[in-house]
Amino acid sequence: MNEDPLLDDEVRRVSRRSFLWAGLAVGGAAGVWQAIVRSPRLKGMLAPLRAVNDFNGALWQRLFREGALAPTFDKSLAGARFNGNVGLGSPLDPAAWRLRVDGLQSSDRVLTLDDIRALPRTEHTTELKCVEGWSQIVTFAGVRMLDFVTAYGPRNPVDLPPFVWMETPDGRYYVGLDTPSAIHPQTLLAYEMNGHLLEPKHGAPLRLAMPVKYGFKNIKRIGLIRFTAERPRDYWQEDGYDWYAGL
Ligand SMILES: Nc1nc2c(c(=O)[nH]1)N[C@H]1C(S)=C(S)[C@@H](COP(=O)(O)O)O[C@H]1N2
Ligand SMILES: [Mo]
Repeated sequence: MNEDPLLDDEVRRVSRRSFLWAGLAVGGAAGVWQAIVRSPRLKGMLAPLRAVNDFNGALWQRLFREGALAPTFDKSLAGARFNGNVGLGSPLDPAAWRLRVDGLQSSDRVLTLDDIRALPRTEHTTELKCVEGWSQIVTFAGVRMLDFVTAYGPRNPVDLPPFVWMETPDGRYYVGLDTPSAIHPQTLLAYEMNGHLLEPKHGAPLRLAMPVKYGFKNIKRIGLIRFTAERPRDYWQEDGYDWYAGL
């Protein structure tokens, strides 16, 4: 979550007496996020975060900076840069594309892009940061994962499994995510980029746009979303990068 070893120690110490952190660390993570993001705002900050911030100022401020929201930018700054085509090799037929959803309810689901587009649309302009050392401001629009699990997930979000796995339709690119990050309020299942439908090289018809993680977690051309109890594999983590890959 952060790279400061001293802060890490402090976090570990504080976590023993913190219901919030304990909630994030164990299975109740999703429920905690829901409680946080649905709460009223106090002084521009979500109320539970304000409470923990008052409780342990500097530390919590760093853990949940700005209510854990990544910075947003003016649309006029948005541009595009391309990187990574693993799993995008085959020609795309948008009409034939389906999203398989697994582990959210007792039976699996197969969704069309229209099913996704029927959910509330959210747009944001954020920075895509590649571990290779560049970043690009991009405007993405689509459906928040939070709205997606609200529509298709268990009645009680506390019942969400702790991890999420996503892969391309051909299975060649895949990412593993912790559920709190996967349902972070800025995590989008995006179908538009910079005001247009996604281009194939940027992940048409549906990609992940999550500014709280490095670019490599932002999987393009999602074919399967699976909620799971076990920490899933991750394409770039297998090549030596950090599994969590948070920013
Ligand atoms: N399917 C797939 N998704 C992927 C990749 C890839 O190789 N295949 N590369 C990742 C990496 S390393 C980055 S930085 C971003 C880049 O997204 P962009 O090409 O839209 O800028 O896509 C990510 N998603
Ligand atoms: Mo990347």
